[in-house]
Parts: sequence; structure tokens; C-alpha cells
Amino acid sequence: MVDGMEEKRQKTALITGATSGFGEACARLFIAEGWKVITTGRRKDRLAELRAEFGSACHTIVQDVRDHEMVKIDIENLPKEFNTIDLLVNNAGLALGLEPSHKASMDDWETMVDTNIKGLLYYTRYVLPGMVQRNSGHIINMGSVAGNWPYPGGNTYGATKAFVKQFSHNLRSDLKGSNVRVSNIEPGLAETEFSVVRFHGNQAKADDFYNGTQPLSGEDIANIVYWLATQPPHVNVNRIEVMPVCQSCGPFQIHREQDS
Ligand code: NDP
Ligand code: 8X3
Repeated sequence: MVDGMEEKRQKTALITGATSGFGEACARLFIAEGWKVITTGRRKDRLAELRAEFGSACHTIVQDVRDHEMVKIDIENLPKEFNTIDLLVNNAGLALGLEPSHKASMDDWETMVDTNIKGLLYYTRYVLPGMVQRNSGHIINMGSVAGNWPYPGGNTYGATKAFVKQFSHNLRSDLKGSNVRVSNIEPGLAETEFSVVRFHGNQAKADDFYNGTQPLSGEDIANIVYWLATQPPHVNVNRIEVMPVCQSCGPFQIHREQDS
């Protein structure tokens, strides 16, 4: 059941990392469905384009999710028309590198931890009290299949997404007796700017990664986020894992002496 149009118009979503990929597709869909949307990201030009396109339905905050103080200040100082957040989509995040753990960059590891874990914690901690007070709201976290299944080079990225999954479950435990909902989405292969970022700007390598596949798109994920957000208020989808049909799990790997 989808909410009535008048009620939807009054709803506000805060979507982190809305300058590309899943976040941008979510912003576009929610605005098209009559929501007001707060979009965040570091790329000022991308946010300005959204604001120019959507006008008063879109409030933008140029922000690095790793900046604890600024996240707190920005949330405390939202304009009146946007300060009742019905939905927080903790989407901003990234993978950096595919090197094995003994060769990976410590800087990359720290950036993933600071963004995917700590940034998500800051937003959650500062948005949640208002939701609890109103006894209404929904937090949708962007996990990954990488938080469920190991793969070579997934090391710290996958571990950050496993954190996101467990944190989502633990939030639900804390919210016993409240109507605030929490869901974790766990997508697999999806073509966004994700791989260009992972390969440190190497577009050819990113293109090659998707070559011959039909990956998920930003719109596929936005449709799922919207479906989760518009379930009847008594329904909480805890987790949803989604892959493109072309992706599936492989067998356990076994190293044999003759391999080396
Ligand atoms: P994109 O690279 O297209 O989008 C990532 C978004 O996160 C951008 O808007 C970027 O904004 C934002 N972001 C990254 N770092 C920061 C930061 N420090 N501060 C603020 N914003 C930041 O990738 P996706 O859309 O694919 O990724 C979105 C989420 O989905 C991530 O959490 C990712 O881990 C997850 N995911 C992606 C999958 C995929 O295969 N694509 C599959 C499963 C999960 P800006 O650069 O402007 O700051
Ligand atoms: C992104 C999906 O499989 O590249 O989270 O880790 S994967």
C-alpha cells in the first residue's frame, strides 16, 4: 500500500551521498513521488545541479560525512521546512582498492572505516532522537553483499558493510517499543561511479569490470528503497539482499600445491 499523495508531500528524506549513483537515483525518485529531499555530498557542483533542477523540493548540504562536528551542526541547523526527517538513507560510502590485506593501503582502509562506518554513525546518532521523539521514522542503511560474503580483496570494505548490517540489527533492538523502522539493503554488482572510485579514477578498469554484464542500476536500488519506505507503518523489512541475475556465489577456493 502506498501512502496518500497529500501525506507523501509532507514527508522529508535525508539522503547522504546523493551526488551520484544510488543516492542521486533515490533523490530523483523520492522528489518525483512528492517528497522533500535533503541531499548531501562533497561535490558542490553536483548538488547545485540538483537544487537548480528541483528547486524548493531539494535542500542541499555540501558535506563530508567524516566531519563529525559539521554533520552535527548541519543537522541541528536544518531549515524549518526540512527539519522533520521521516527517512534517513545512510547511503554515502565507498570501496577503495582490491589488493589483498598484506598489500592494501592503510590510507584506503582508514578512509573506508571513517566514511562507511563512522559517517553512518554520525548521521544516525543525530537524526534518530527526533524520530524516537515523534515515534515515527525510518532509517535505511546501504550495506552490501560484501558484508555477507567474502571475496578476495574485499577485506576492509566487506568488513565495514558487515558492521552496517549488525548495527542495523542492533538499532532495531534498541528501538523496541518505538515505531521507528530500520532496514539494511545489501546490493551486489551495480554500475555507478563505485568502481571508478574503487580503482582510484581508472575509468578503463571500471568499464572493464562491468564488461559483458548486466549490472544493477541506481534506479533498481532506488525502487527498492522507495518500496521499503512505503510499506505500511507496522511492516519492518530487516534486510534485503539483491544481485543482478548475472551474479551468483562461487565455490570455496582450495589452494593446491601444484598451483604455485
Ligand atoms: P557512487 O560512487 O556513485 O556514489 C557514492 C556517493 O557517496 C557519492 O554521492 C559520494 O559523494 C558519496 N560519498 C563518498 N564519500 C563521501 C564522503 N566522505 N562524504 C560525503 N559523501 C561521500 O557509488 P554508489 O552509488 O554505488 O554507492 C552508494 C553506496 O552503495 C555506498 O555505500 C556503496 O558502498 C554501496 N554499494 C554499492 C554497490 C555497487 O556495486 N555500486 C553495491 C553495494 C553497495 P561525493 O563524492 O560528492 O562526496
Ligand atoms: C559493492 C558490491 O560485490 O563490489 O558493495 O563488493 S561488491
